[in-house]
Amino acid sequence: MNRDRALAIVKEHLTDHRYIHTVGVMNTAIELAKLYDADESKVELAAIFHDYAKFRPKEEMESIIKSQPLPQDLLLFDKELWHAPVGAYLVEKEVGISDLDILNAIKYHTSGRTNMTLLEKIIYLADYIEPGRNFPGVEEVREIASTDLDLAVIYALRNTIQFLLKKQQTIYPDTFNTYNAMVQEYKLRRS
Ligand code: DGI
Ligand code: FE
Ligand code: FE
Repeated sequence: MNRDRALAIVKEHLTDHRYIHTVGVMNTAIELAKLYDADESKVELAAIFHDYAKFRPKEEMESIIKSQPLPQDLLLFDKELWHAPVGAYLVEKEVGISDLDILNAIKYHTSGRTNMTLLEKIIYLADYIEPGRNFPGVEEVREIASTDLDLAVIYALRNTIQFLLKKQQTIYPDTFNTYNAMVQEYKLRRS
């Protein structure tokens, strides 16, 4: 599927603000793909569709999680986590994208997972650093992203966890597990 068609499809499902975010993620993800030698066409499609399910009714997302082979503990954690796995399911079912690399990048874009692929890391990070984001510390992550993809993902995960703790929110186990695994791998590679 080409970019214009993909963008036209996703636009129907998003607010203007979220569509602008999506274009930002797409452009940032393509820059990262060039920098770290990833498949640009997969990166482009994963970025365009990463928030496809963001505005689905919570009841619909809940019933998809219940009826699919997805982790049921998602239902015990923040509803904000649901649009990622539900998005992967709906992008396959409604848009017809069957490439597992693309679907997994969508599925894990909010929590991450241990052993993320290059494509998954790029989408996770692009979502965090696209030009429309202004989280505290995002500029530092943008700088690190130009030289060290893994360290940038670690910083993004750490900032997200800190932000959630400050807001008295629970942390989904995958979010913690991703952070721990990436820090351990990073230290091992440096020692
Ligand atoms: O969909 P976006 O806003 O572009 O970004 P996202 O999919 O990365 O994250 C959506 C929200 O999910 C964001 O407010 C942070 C939150 N989030 C990410 N990991 C966790 C989480 N919320 C909780 N409660 N627990 C998590 O582990
Ligand atoms: Fe998202
Ligand atoms: Fe997003």
